[in-house]
Amino acid sequence: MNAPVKIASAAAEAADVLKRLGVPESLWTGGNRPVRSPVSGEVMAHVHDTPVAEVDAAIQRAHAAFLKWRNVPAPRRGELVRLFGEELRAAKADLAKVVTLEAGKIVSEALGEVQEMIDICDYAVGLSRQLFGLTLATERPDHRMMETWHPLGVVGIISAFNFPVAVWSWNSALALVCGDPCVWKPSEKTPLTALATQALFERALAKFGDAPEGLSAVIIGGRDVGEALVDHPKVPLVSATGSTAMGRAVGPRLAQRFARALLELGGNNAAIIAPTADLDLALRGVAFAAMGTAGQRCTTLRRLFVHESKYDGFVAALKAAYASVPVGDPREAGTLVGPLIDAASFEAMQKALADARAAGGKVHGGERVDAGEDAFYVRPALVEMDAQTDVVKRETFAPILYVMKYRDLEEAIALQNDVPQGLSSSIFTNDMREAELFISARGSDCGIANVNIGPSGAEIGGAFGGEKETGGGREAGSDSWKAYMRRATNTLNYGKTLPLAQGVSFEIKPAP
Ligand code: UN1
Repeated sequence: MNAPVKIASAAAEAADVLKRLGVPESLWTGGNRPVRSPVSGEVMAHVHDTPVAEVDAAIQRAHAAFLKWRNVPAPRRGELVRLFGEELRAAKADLAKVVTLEAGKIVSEALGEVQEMIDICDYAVGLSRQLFGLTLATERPDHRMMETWHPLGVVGIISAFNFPVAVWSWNSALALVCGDPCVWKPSEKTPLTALATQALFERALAKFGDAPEGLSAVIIGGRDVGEALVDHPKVPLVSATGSTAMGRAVGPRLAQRFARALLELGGNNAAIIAPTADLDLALRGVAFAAMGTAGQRCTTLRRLFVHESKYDGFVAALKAAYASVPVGDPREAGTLVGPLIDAASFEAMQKALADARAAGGKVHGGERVDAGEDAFYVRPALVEMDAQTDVVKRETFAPILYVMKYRDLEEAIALQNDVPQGLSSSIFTNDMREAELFISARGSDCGIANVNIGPSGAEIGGAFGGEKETGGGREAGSDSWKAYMRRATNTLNYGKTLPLAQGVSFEIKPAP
Protein backbone atom coordinates (compact mmCIF):
# COMPACT_ATOMS: atom_id res chain seq x y z
CA MET A 1 0.00 0.00 0.00
CA ASN A 2 0.97 3.61 -0.60
CA ALA A 3 1.28 6.23 2.16
CA PRO A 4 -2.11 6.64 3.89
CA VAL A 5 -4.41 9.56 3.09
CA LYS A 6 -6.80 10.98 5.65
CA ILE A 7 -10.44 11.10 4.66
CA ALA A 8 -12.98 13.17 6.58
CA SER A 9 -16.48 11.77 7.11
CA ALA A 10 -18.84 11.96 4.12
CA ALA A 11 -22.07 10.89 5.80
CA ALA A 12 -22.81 14.08 7.74
CA GLU A 13 -22.10 16.19 4.70
CA ALA A 14 -24.47 14.08 2.62
CA ALA A 15 -27.33 14.60 5.08
CA ASP A 16 -26.75 18.37 5.06
CA VAL A 17 -26.69 18.73 1.32
CA LEU A 18 -29.69 16.47 0.71
CA LYS A 19 -31.71 18.58 3.15
CA ARG A 20 -30.57 21.76 1.46
CA LEU A 21 -31.64 20.36 -1.89
CA GLY A 22 -35.07 19.64 -0.45
CA VAL A 23 -34.96 15.84 -0.78
CA PRO A 24 -37.51 14.53 1.76
CA GLU A 25 -35.70 12.67 4.53
CA SER A 26 -38.17 9.80 4.29
CA LEU A 27 -36.70 8.98 0.85
CA TRP A 28 -33.14 8.43 2.04
CA THR A 29 -33.56 7.15 5.57
CA GLY A 30 -35.12 3.96 6.88
CA GLY A 31 -34.94 2.09 3.56
CA ASN A 32 -33.63 -1.37 2.78
CA ARG A 33 -30.77 -0.32 0.50
CA PRO A 34 -27.63 1.17 2.04
CA VAL A 35 -25.84 3.80 -0.03
CA ARG A 36 -22.11 3.93 0.45
CA SER A 37 -19.86 6.84 -0.29
CA PRO A 38 -16.78 5.70 -2.21
CA VAL A 39 -15.04 8.74 -0.70
CA SER A 40 -14.94 7.39 2.86
CA GLY A 41 -16.58 3.99 2.51
CA GLU A 42 -19.29 5.04 4.98
CA VAL A 43 -22.97 4.32 4.59
CA MET A 44 -24.58 7.72 3.95
CA ALA A 45 -28.21 6.80 3.58
CA HIS A 46 -30.72 3.99 3.26
CA VAL A 47 -33.01 4.32 0.27
CA HIS A 48 -36.14 2.32 -0.46
CA ASP A 49 -36.32 -0.10 -3.36
CA THR A 50 -39.36 0.52 -5.52
CA PRO A 51 -41.67 -2.51 -5.37
CA VAL A 52 -42.15 -4.01 -8.83
CA ALA A 53 -45.90 -3.26 -8.66
CA GLU A 54 -45.05 0.38 -8.06
CA VAL A 55 -42.84 0.37 -11.19
CA ASP A 56 -45.93 -0.52 -13.18
CA ALA A 57 -47.91 2.23 -11.45
CA ALA A 58 -45.19 4.80 -12.23
CA ILE A 59 -45.18 3.76 -15.89
CA GLN A 60 -48.98 3.91 -16.06
CA ARG A 61 -48.87 7.43 -14.58
CA ALA A 62 -46.20 8.39 -17.07
CA HIS A 63 -48.29 7.00 -19.90
CA ALA A 64 -51.32 8.96 -18.73
CA ALA A 65 -49.07 12.05 -18.64
CA PHE A 66 -47.92 11.25 -22.20
CA LEU A 67 -51.50 11.38 -23.50
CA LYS A 68 -51.67 14.99 -22.29
CA TRP A 69 -48.07 16.11 -22.75
CA ARG A 70 -48.05 15.19 -26.46
CA ASN A 71 -50.69 17.88 -27.04
CA VAL A 72 -48.65 20.62 -25.39
CA PRO A 73 -46.80 22.65 -28.07
CA ALA A 74 -43.12 21.74 -28.10
CA PRO A 75 -41.85 25.27 -27.30
CA ARG A 76 -44.09 25.25 -24.22
CA ARG A 77 -42.61 21.88 -23.26
CA GLY A 78 -39.25 23.57 -23.72
CA GLU A 79 -40.25 26.10 -21.10
CA LEU A 80 -40.34 23.33 -18.49
CA VAL A 81 -36.81 22.31 -19.45
CA ARG A 82 -35.73 25.96 -19.30
CA LEU A 83 -37.08 26.23 -15.75
CA PHE A 84 -35.30 23.02 -14.82
CA GLY A 85 -32.05 24.46 -16.19
CA GLU A 86 -32.54 27.47 -13.90
CA GLU A 87 -32.95 25.17 -10.88
CA LEU A 88 -29.74 23.40 -11.89
CA ARG A 89 -27.90 26.70 -12.15
CA ALA A 90 -29.08 27.72 -8.68
CA ALA A 91 -28.22 24.37 -7.10
CA LYS A 92 -25.10 23.60 -9.14
CA ALA A 93 -22.67 23.41 -6.23
CA ASP A 94 -25.00 21.35 -4.06
CA LEU A 95 -25.87 18.82 -6.72
CA ALA A 96 -22.19 18.56 -7.63
CA LYS A 97 -21.49 17.86 -3.96
CA VAL A 98 -23.84 14.87 -4.04
CA VAL A 99 -22.08 13.66 -7.20
CA THR A 100 -18.75 13.88 -5.39
CA LEU A 101 -20.00 12.11 -2.28
CA GLU A 102 -21.82 9.36 -4.15
CA ALA A 103 -19.71 8.80 -7.28
CA GLY A 104 -16.35 10.03 -5.91
CA LYS A 105 -15.69 12.67 -8.60
CA ILE A 106 -13.27 15.49 -7.88
CA VAL A 107 -14.99 18.86 -7.39
CA SER A 108 -14.17 20.26 -10.81
CA GLU A 109 -15.46 17.17 -12.62
CA ALA A 110 -18.60 17.03 -10.47
CA LEU A 111 -19.30 20.68 -11.30
CA GLY A 112 -18.61 19.83 -14.94
CA GLU A 113 -21.17 17.08 -14.80
CA VAL A 114 -23.87 19.47 -13.58
CA GLN A 115 -22.74 21.98 -16.21
CA GLU A 116 -23.30 19.27 -18.81
CA MET A 117 -26.89 19.00 -17.54
CA ILE A 118 -27.33 22.77 -17.84
CA ASP A 119 -25.88 22.69 -21.35
CA ILE A 120 -28.26 19.98 -22.53
CA CYS A 121 -31.19 21.88 -21.03
CA ASP A 122 -30.21 24.98 -23.02
CA TYR A 123 -29.79 22.82 -26.10
CA ALA A 124 -33.18 21.19 -25.62
CA VAL A 125 -34.91 24.55 -25.15
CA GLY A 126 -33.59 25.66 -28.55
CA LEU A 127 -34.47 22.30 -30.02
CA SER A 128 -38.05 22.67 -28.83
CA ARG A 129 -38.50 25.17 -31.70
CA GLN A 130 -36.57 23.10 -34.23
CA LEU A 131 -38.24 19.71 -34.32
CA PHE A 132 -38.52 19.82 -38.05
CA GLY A 133 -39.55 17.37 -40.76
CA LEU A 134 -38.69 17.30 -44.44
CA THR A 135 -40.88 17.93 -47.45
CA LEU A 136 -39.93 15.51 -50.20
CA ALA A 137 -40.42 15.50 -53.94
CA THR A 138 -43.27 13.26 -55.01
CA GLU A 139 -43.65 11.54 -58.37
CA ARG A 140 -47.39 12.17 -58.46
CA PRO A 141 -48.92 15.41 -59.76
CA ASP A 142 -50.86 17.56 -57.29
CA HIS A 143 -49.49 15.65 -54.33
CA ARG A 144 -47.31 16.63 -51.43
CA MET A 145 -45.12 14.31 -49.38
CA MET A 146 -43.66 15.21 -46.02
CA GLU A 147 -42.48 13.87 -42.71
CA THR A 148 -44.03 14.70 -39.39
CA TRP A 149 -42.35 13.92 -36.08
CA HIS A 150 -44.60 12.99 -33.20
CA PRO A 151 -43.99 12.26 -29.51
CA LEU A 152 -43.17 8.60 -28.93
CA GLY A 153 -44.32 7.68 -25.43
CA VAL A 154 -42.72 6.89 -22.09
CA VAL A 155 -38.92 6.74 -22.20
CA GLY A 156 -37.17 4.39 -19.78
CA ILE A 157 -33.72 5.59 -18.73
CA ILE A 158 -31.19 3.30 -17.08
CA SER A 159 -28.08 5.16 -16.02
CA ALA A 160 -24.67 4.16 -14.70
CA PHE A 161 -22.86 5.29 -11.55
CA ASN A 162 -20.08 7.14 -13.33
CA PHE A 163 -22.24 9.88 -14.84
CA PRO A 164 -25.03 9.59 -12.31
CA VAL A 165 -26.99 12.66 -13.45
CA ALA A 166 -25.64 13.99 -16.77
CA VAL A 167 -26.54 10.91 -18.79
CA TRP A 168 -30.10 11.02 -17.47
CA SER A 169 -30.35 14.66 -18.49
CA TRP A 170 -29.09 14.01 -22.05
CA ASN A 171 -32.04 11.69 -22.41
CA SER A 172 -34.68 13.42 -20.35
CA ALA A 173 -34.15 17.00 -21.59
CA LEU A 174 -34.57 15.81 -25.16
CA ALA A 175 -37.37 13.38 -24.34
CA LEU A 176 -39.37 16.04 -22.52
CA VAL A 177 -39.26 18.56 -25.36
CA CYS A 178 -40.05 15.74 -27.78
CA GLY A 179 -43.21 15.09 -25.77
CA ASP A 180 -42.14 12.02 -23.82
CA PRO A 181 -42.35 11.46 -20.05
CA CYS A 182 -39.40 9.64 -18.43
CA VAL A 183 -39.04 6.85 -15.90
CA TRP A 184 -35.52 6.67 -14.55
CA LYS A 185 -33.74 3.75 -12.98
CA PRO A 186 -30.42 5.08 -11.67
CA SER A 187 -27.51 2.80 -10.80
CA GLU A 188 -27.98 1.04 -7.45
CA LYS A 189 -24.72 2.75 -6.49
CA THR A 190 -25.99 6.28 -7.04
CA PRO A 191 -29.66 6.69 -6.07
CA LEU A 192 -29.09 9.87 -4.04
CA THR A 193 -28.04 11.96 -7.03
CA ALA A 194 -31.22 10.77 -8.75
CA LEU A 195 -33.41 11.72 -5.80
CA ALA A 196 -31.72 15.12 -5.60
CA THR A 197 -32.23 15.69 -9.33
CA GLN A 198 -35.87 14.69 -9.08
CA ALA A 199 -36.35 17.18 -6.20
CA LEU A 200 -34.96 19.94 -8.45
CA PHE A 201 -37.14 18.82 -11.32
CA GLU A 202 -40.18 18.99 -9.08
CA ARG A 203 -39.34 22.61 -8.26
CA ALA A 204 -39.32 23.36 -11.99
CA LEU A 205 -42.65 21.56 -12.35
CA ALA A 206 -44.19 23.67 -9.59
CA LYS A 207 -43.06 26.85 -11.35
CA PHE A 208 -44.30 25.60 -14.71
CA GLY A 209 -47.75 25.15 -13.25
CA ASP A 210 -49.88 22.93 -15.44
CA ALA A 211 -47.73 19.94 -16.36
CA PRO A 212 -49.46 16.58 -16.10
CA GLU A 213 -48.59 14.44 -13.12
CA GLY A 214 -46.12 11.64 -13.69
CA LEU A 215 -43.86 13.33 -16.26
CA SER A 216 -40.75 12.16 -14.45
CA ALA A 217 -40.32 9.31 -12.00
CA VAL A 218 -37.38 7.67 -10.27
CA ILE A 219 -37.48 3.96 -9.57
CA ILE A 220 -34.84 2.41 -7.36
CA GLY A 221 -33.67 -1.16 -7.15
CA GLY A 222 -31.78 -4.02 -8.71
CA ARG A 223 -32.31 -6.27 -11.67
CA ASP A 224 -36.01 -6.97 -11.04
CA VAL A 225 -36.82 -3.26 -11.11
CA GLY A 226 -34.79 -2.83 -14.29
CA GLU A 227 -36.54 -5.75 -15.93
CA ALA A 228 -39.96 -4.43 -15.01
CA LEU A 229 -39.05 -1.23 -16.86
CA VAL A 230 -37.44 -2.96 -19.85
CA ASP A 231 -40.33 -5.39 -20.33
CA HIS A 232 -43.19 -2.91 -19.92
CA PRO A 233 -45.36 -2.63 -23.05
CA LYS A 234 -46.02 1.05 -22.39
CA VAL A 235 -42.34 1.94 -22.69
CA PRO A 236 -41.51 2.22 -26.41
CA LEU A 237 -37.89 3.29 -25.87
CA VAL A 238 -35.31 2.34 -23.27
CA SER A 239 -32.04 4.23 -23.18
CA ALA A 240 -29.52 2.24 -21.18
CA THR A 241 -25.98 3.20 -20.23
CA GLY A 242 -23.63 0.72 -18.58
CA SER A 243 -21.62 -2.40 -19.22
CA THR A 244 -21.76 -4.54 -22.33
CA ALA A 245 -23.04 -7.35 -20.09
CA MET A 246 -25.98 -5.17 -19.08
CA GLY A 247 -26.64 -4.31 -22.73
CA ARG A 248 -26.64 -7.98 -23.68
CA ALA A 249 -29.38 -8.53 -21.10
CA VAL A 250 -31.42 -5.45 -22.03
CA GLY A 251 -31.10 -5.49 -25.84
CA PRO A 252 -32.72 -8.87 -26.57
CA ARG A 253 -35.58 -8.19 -24.14
CA LEU A 254 -36.38 -4.99 -25.98
CA ALA A 255 -36.03 -6.70 -29.35
CA GLN A 256 -38.41 -9.40 -28.19
CA ARG A 257 -41.19 -6.86 -27.92
CA PHE A 258 -39.95 -4.64 -30.78
CA ALA A 259 -39.23 -1.71 -28.51
CA ARG A 260 -36.47 0.74 -29.34
CA ALA A 261 -33.11 0.38 -27.64
CA LEU A 262 -30.64 3.20 -27.26
CA LEU A 263 -27.54 1.55 -25.85
CA GLU A 264 -24.37 3.22 -24.56
CA LEU A 265 -22.16 0.37 -23.41
CA GLY A 266 -18.48 -0.35 -22.98
CA GLY A 267 -15.61 1.52 -24.54
CA ASN A 268 -11.97 0.62 -24.99
CA ASN A 269 -10.74 3.91 -26.27
CA ALA A 270 -7.37 4.49 -27.84
CA ALA A 271 -5.08 7.34 -28.80
CA ILE A 272 -2.24 7.41 -31.28
CA ILE A 273 0.81 9.61 -30.71
CA ALA A 274 2.27 10.27 -34.14
CA PRO A 275 5.80 11.48 -34.91
CA THR A 276 4.70 15.09 -35.51
CA ALA A 277 2.50 15.31 -32.39
CA ASP A 278 2.81 18.32 -30.10
CA LEU A 279 4.04 16.27 -27.19
CA ASP A 280 3.23 18.74 -24.42
CA LEU A 281 -0.34 19.00 -25.61
CA ALA A 282 -0.52 15.23 -26.07
CA LEU A 283 0.76 14.63 -22.56
CA ARG A 284 -1.99 16.80 -21.07
CA GLY A 285 -4.62 15.21 -23.29
CA VAL A 286 -3.52 11.71 -22.37
CA ALA A 287 -3.24 12.49 -18.65
CA PHE A 288 -6.80 13.82 -18.40
CA ALA A 289 -8.33 11.16 -20.62
CA ALA A 290 -6.58 8.26 -18.88
CA MET A 291 -6.45 9.32 -15.22
CA GLY A 292 -9.45 11.69 -14.99
CA THR A 293 -12.54 10.37 -13.19
CA ALA A 294 -10.16 7.69 -11.85
CA GLY A 295 -10.43 5.91 -15.18
CA GLN A 296 -14.17 5.44 -14.77
CA ARG A 297 -15.58 7.15 -17.87
CA CYS A 298 -16.96 5.21 -20.80
CA THR A 299 -14.66 7.44 -22.82
CA THR A 300 -11.56 6.93 -20.63
CA LEU A 301 -8.36 6.44 -22.60
CA ARG A 302 -7.33 2.82 -22.08
CA ARG A 303 -4.89 2.11 -24.95
CA LEU A 304 -2.08 4.27 -26.24
CA PHE A 305 -0.09 3.65 -29.42
CA VAL A 306 3.11 5.70 -29.50
CA HIS A 307 5.27 5.96 -32.61
CA GLU A 308 8.60 4.23 -32.02
CA SER A 309 10.54 7.45 -32.70
CA LYS A 310 8.81 9.20 -29.79
CA TYR A 311 8.23 6.26 -27.48
CA ASP A 312 11.06 6.59 -24.96
CA GLY A 313 10.70 10.32 -24.36
CA PHE A 314 6.93 10.35 -24.27
CA VAL A 315 6.59 7.33 -22.03
CA ALA A 316 9.19 8.74 -19.63
CA ALA A 317 7.15 11.97 -19.37
CA LEU A 318 3.98 9.96 -18.86
CA LYS A 319 5.56 7.88 -16.12
CA ALA A 320 6.55 11.05 -14.31
CA ALA A 321 2.98 12.38 -14.60
CA TYR A 322 1.61 9.09 -13.29
CA ALA A 323 4.04 9.00 -10.39
CA SER A 324 3.18 12.52 -9.27
CA VAL A 325 -0.59 12.79 -9.88
CA PRO A 326 -2.33 13.64 -6.58
CA VAL A 327 -4.62 10.80 -5.47
CA GLY A 328 -6.91 11.41 -2.52
CA ASP A 329 -10.06 12.91 -1.12
CA PRO A 330 -11.98 14.25 -4.15
CA ARG A 331 -13.34 17.11 -2.01
CA GLU A 332 -9.88 18.56 -1.53
CA ALA A 333 -8.52 21.20 -3.86
CA GLY A 334 -5.54 19.78 -5.71
CA THR A 335 -6.74 16.20 -5.87
CA LEU A 336 -6.92 14.93 -9.44
CA VAL A 337 -7.74 11.27 -8.86
CA GLY A 338 -10.47 10.26 -6.43
CA PRO A 339 -11.60 6.80 -5.35
CA LEU A 340 -12.78 3.80 -7.31
CA ILE A 341 -16.47 3.19 -6.86
CA ASP A 342 -16.18 0.01 -4.76
CA ALA A 343 -14.27 -3.13 -3.78
CA ALA A 344 -15.36 -5.04 -6.89
CA SER A 345 -13.89 -2.36 -9.07
CA PHE A 346 -10.61 -2.50 -7.15
CA GLU A 347 -10.49 -6.28 -7.52
CA ALA A 348 -11.20 -6.09 -11.26
CA MET A 349 -8.32 -3.65 -11.59
CA GLN A 350 -5.90 -5.87 -9.68
CA LYS A 351 -6.98 -8.88 -11.74
CA ALA A 352 -6.36 -6.99 -14.99
CA LEU A 353 -2.90 -5.92 -13.77
CA ALA A 354 -2.06 -9.51 -12.84
CA ASP A 355 -3.22 -10.68 -16.29
CA ALA A 356 -1.15 -7.96 -17.93
CA ARG A 357 1.95 -9.01 -15.98
CA ALA A 358 1.36 -12.62 -16.95
CA ALA A 359 1.20 -11.50 -20.59
CA GLY A 360 4.58 -9.80 -20.27
CA GLY A 361 3.37 -6.29 -19.37
CA LYS A 362 5.56 -3.91 -17.37
CA VAL A 363 3.30 -2.30 -14.76
CA HIS A 364 4.04 1.12 -13.25
CA GLY A 365 1.73 2.18 -10.40
CA GLY A 366 -1.63 0.57 -9.70
CA GLU A 367 -1.09 0.09 -5.95
CA ARG A 368 -3.80 0.69 -3.41
CA VAL A 369 -3.58 3.92 -1.43
CA ASP A 370 -4.56 3.40 2.18
CA ALA A 371 -7.65 5.43 3.04
CA GLY A 372 -9.36 3.05 5.41
CA GLU A 373 -10.73 -0.40 4.88
CA ASP A 374 -13.87 0.45 2.93
CA ALA A 375 -12.58 3.14 0.56
CA PHE A 376 -10.69 2.08 -2.56
CA TYR A 377 -8.11 4.54 -3.74
CA VAL A 378 -5.43 3.49 -6.21
CA ARG A 379 -2.53 5.03 -8.02
CA PRO A 380 -3.32 5.00 -11.73
CA ALA A 381 -1.43 2.33 -13.62
CA LEU A 382 0.64 2.64 -16.77
CA VAL A 383 1.33 -0.71 -18.38
CA GLU A 384 3.87 -1.14 -21.17
CA MET A 385 2.82 -4.00 -23.42
CA ASP A 386 4.65 -5.62 -26.34
CA ALA A 387 1.40 -6.64 -27.98
CA GLN A 388 -2.33 -6.07 -27.77
CA THR A 389 -3.16 -9.18 -25.75
CA ASP A 390 -6.60 -10.26 -24.47
CA VAL A 391 -6.42 -8.17 -21.31
CA VAL A 392 -5.83 -5.05 -23.42
CA LYS A 393 -8.86 -5.83 -25.56
CA ARG A 394 -11.08 -6.07 -22.50
CA GLU A 395 -12.58 -2.99 -20.84
CA THR A 396 -11.53 -2.75 -17.19
CA PHE A 397 -13.36 0.17 -15.59
CA ALA A 398 -10.36 1.53 -13.69
CA PRO A 399 -7.36 3.77 -14.35
CA ILE A 400 -5.16 1.44 -16.39
CA LEU A 401 -3.46 2.70 -19.54
CA TYR A 402 -1.85 0.09 -21.78
CA VAL A 403 0.97 1.58 -23.85
CA MET A 404 2.24 0.04 -27.07
CA LYS A 405 4.77 1.00 -29.72
CA TYR A 406 3.96 1.32 -33.41
CA ARG A 407 5.87 1.85 -36.62
CA ASP A 408 3.29 2.29 -39.35
CA LEU A 409 0.12 4.39 -38.96
CA GLU A 410 -2.17 2.06 -40.90
CA GLU A 411 -1.01 -0.75 -38.64
CA ALA A 412 -1.73 1.38 -35.54
CA ILE A 413 -5.22 2.19 -36.83
CA ALA A 414 -5.83 -1.52 -37.46
CA LEU A 415 -4.79 -2.28 -33.87
CA GLN A 416 -6.91 0.51 -32.47
CA ASN A 417 -9.92 -0.93 -34.32
CA ASP A 418 -9.14 -4.52 -33.35
CA VAL A 419 -11.21 -4.57 -30.16
CA PRO A 420 -14.88 -5.46 -29.64
CA GLN A 421 -15.80 -1.93 -28.49
CA GLY A 422 -16.14 1.21 -30.63
CA LEU A 423 -16.83 4.32 -28.58
CA SER A 424 -14.08 6.90 -28.79
CA SER A 425 -10.62 7.43 -30.26
CA SER A 426 -8.07 10.09 -31.05
CA ILE A 427 -4.84 10.88 -32.82
CA PHE A 428 -2.23 13.46 -31.89
CA THR A 429 -0.54 14.61 -35.06
CA ASN A 430 0.36 17.77 -36.95
CA ASP A 431 0.47 15.92 -40.24
CA MET A 432 -2.69 16.75 -42.14
CA ARG A 433 -2.64 13.52 -44.12
CA GLU A 434 -2.49 11.45 -40.96
CA ALA A 435 -5.29 13.43 -39.32
CA GLU A 436 -7.55 13.06 -42.36
CA LEU A 437 -6.74 9.37 -42.74
CA PHE A 438 -7.63 8.79 -39.10
CA ILE A 439 -11.10 10.29 -39.48
CA SER A 440 -11.69 8.82 -42.95
CA ALA A 441 -13.71 5.75 -43.91
CA ARG A 442 -10.64 3.56 -43.44
CA GLY A 443 -9.63 5.27 -40.23
CA SER A 444 -11.06 4.93 -36.73
CA ASP A 445 -14.18 2.75 -36.56
CA CYS A 446 -15.49 4.51 -33.44
CA GLY A 447 -18.50 6.76 -32.90
CA ILE A 448 -16.10 9.50 -31.81
CA ALA A 449 -12.80 10.19 -33.60
CA ASN A 450 -10.81 13.22 -32.45
CA VAL A 451 -7.67 14.99 -33.58
CA ASN A 452 -5.32 16.61 -31.06
CA ILE A 453 -7.67 16.16 -28.13
CA GLY A 454 -8.14 13.03 -26.06
CA PRO A 455 -11.06 10.63 -26.46
CA SER A 456 -12.95 11.76 -23.34
CA GLY A 457 -14.76 14.92 -22.31
CA ALA A 458 -17.15 15.31 -25.25
CA GLU A 459 -19.47 18.30 -25.30
CA ILE A 460 -23.23 17.86 -25.69
CA GLY A 461 -23.61 19.51 -29.11
CA GLY A 462 -22.42 16.40 -30.95
CA ALA A 463 -24.10 13.02 -31.06
CA PHE A 464 -22.56 10.83 -28.37
CA GLY A 465 -22.21 7.06 -28.69
CA GLY A 466 -20.38 4.30 -30.46
CA GLU A 467 -20.32 1.23 -32.64
CA LYS A 468 -19.89 -2.54 -32.20
CA GLU A 469 -20.22 -3.64 -28.56
CA THR A 470 -20.69 -0.03 -27.51
CA GLY A 471 -24.26 -0.55 -28.67
CA GLY A 472 -24.86 1.86 -31.54
CA GLY A 473 -27.01 4.41 -29.70
CA ARG A 474 -26.56 8.16 -30.06
CA GLU A 475 -27.50 10.65 -27.36
CA ALA A 476 -27.25 14.41 -26.79
CA GLY A 477 -26.69 16.69 -29.80
CA SER A 478 -26.95 16.67 -33.60
CA ASP A 479 -30.04 14.70 -34.67
CA SER A 480 -30.12 12.38 -31.64
CA TRP A 481 -33.57 13.77 -30.81
CA LYS A 482 -35.06 11.64 -33.58
CA ALA A 483 -34.72 8.55 -31.38
CA TYR A 484 -37.27 10.06 -29.01
CA MET A 485 -39.93 10.69 -31.64
CA ARG A 486 -41.85 8.66 -34.15
CA ARG A 487 -41.73 9.63 -37.79
CA ALA A 488 -44.83 9.63 -39.96
CA THR A 489 -44.58 9.97 -43.71
CA ASN A 490 -47.60 11.84 -45.03
CA THR A 491 -48.69 11.96 -48.66
CA LEU A 492 -51.46 14.44 -49.45
CA ASN A 493 -53.40 14.56 -52.70
CA TYR A 494 -54.84 17.96 -53.59
CA GLY A 495 -55.82 16.97 -57.15
CA LYS A 496 -58.95 15.47 -58.59
CA THR A 497 -57.46 12.23 -59.89
CA LEU A 498 -55.80 9.30 -58.16
CA PRO A 499 -52.50 8.54 -59.90
CA LEU A 500 -50.86 5.50 -58.34
CA ALA A 501 -47.17 5.36 -57.56
CA GLN A 502 -44.88 3.36 -59.84
CA GLY A 503 -47.43 3.85 -62.65
CA VAL A 504 -49.58 1.02 -61.36
CA SER A 505 -52.98 0.83 -63.00
CA PHE A 506 -55.96 -0.42 -61.02
CA GLU A 507 -59.17 0.62 -62.75
CA ILE A 508 -62.33 -0.59 -61.12
CA LYS A 509 -65.48 -0.60 -63.20
CA PRO A 510 -67.93 1.99 -61.95
CA ALA A 511 -71.20 0.43 -60.79
CA PRO A 512 -73.72 0.35 -63.70
C1 UN1 B 1 -19.83 8.22 -19.80
O1 UN1 B 1 -18.72 7.96 -19.37
O2 UN1 B 1 -20.80 7.47 -19.60
O3 UN1 B 1 -17.34 12.47 -23.15
C2 UN1 B 1 -20.16 9.46 -20.50
C3 UN1 B 1 -17.29 12.36 -21.93
C4 UN1 B 1 -18.49 12.81 -21.13
C5 UN1 B 1 -19.50 11.74 -21.05
C6 UN1 B 1 -19.02 10.40 -20.65
N1 UN1 B 1 -19.04 13.99 -21.73
O4 UN1 B 1 -16.32 11.92 -21.35
